[in-house]
Amino acid sequence: MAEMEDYLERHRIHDAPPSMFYIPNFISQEEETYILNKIPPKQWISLSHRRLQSLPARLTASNALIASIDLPDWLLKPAAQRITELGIFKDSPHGTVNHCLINEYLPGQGIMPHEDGSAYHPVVATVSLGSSVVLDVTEKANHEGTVNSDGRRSWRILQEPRSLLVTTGSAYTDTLHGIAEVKEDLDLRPETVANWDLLGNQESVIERGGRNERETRISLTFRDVLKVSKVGMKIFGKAKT
Ligand SMILES: O=C(O)CCC(=O)C(=O)O
Repeated sequence: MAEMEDYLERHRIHDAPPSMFYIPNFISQEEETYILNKIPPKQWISLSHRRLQSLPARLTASNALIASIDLPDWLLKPAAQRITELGIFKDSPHGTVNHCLINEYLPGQGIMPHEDGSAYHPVVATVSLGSSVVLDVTEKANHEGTVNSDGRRSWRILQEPRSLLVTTGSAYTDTLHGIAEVKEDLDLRPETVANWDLLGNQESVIERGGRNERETRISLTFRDVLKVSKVGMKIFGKAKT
């Protein structure tokens, strides 16, 4: 366990709100291809600026997960299992992840700045597939605790394909995150990218003059939904709520 804590600590993004961790090459190219091929082609929900799948099911109006089925095997192994082994969900109600939102972004698509809210235990683990993208993280409030758009600090996190980004603590509760609707991310360099030192392939960013031309990106955001319906728990004999 101490070994895993050390491993995670080595991946802490120091120039970001506490606590965010970035692990490049969290999955292999073969594992990335395997997952991409398993994503059900007919279950996408089209939104105006991206498309989305919610597995194993969408949350109910009261933010509960109807646990009649578990996450599919292709999400459990290797991704969810490896995430659980990091110990980042050890204090969550179910001790592991039980839900995954899959987002697909074409070049030029993104997601408005938002927070993930109270339906989930405050830890999110994001696996990126297919393309790099910049995630913009912005403080919700200034140091005095009042919202002030001019005084808020922000950070840019470059998420490479096959990487894992973990967001916990005040990074989860006190910031908004979003992805700009652009076809390329510009001005990527050590001074502008919070996780620069942790990148798996700095050279390719440098070779491209600090530009990331976006391709189709799919993100898997794993979370522990706090409320799981009793019906589902009865079927599977789970003891925890
Ligand atoms: O695609 C991403 O990396 C971000 C997704 C996101 O913000 C969300 O699912 O709430």
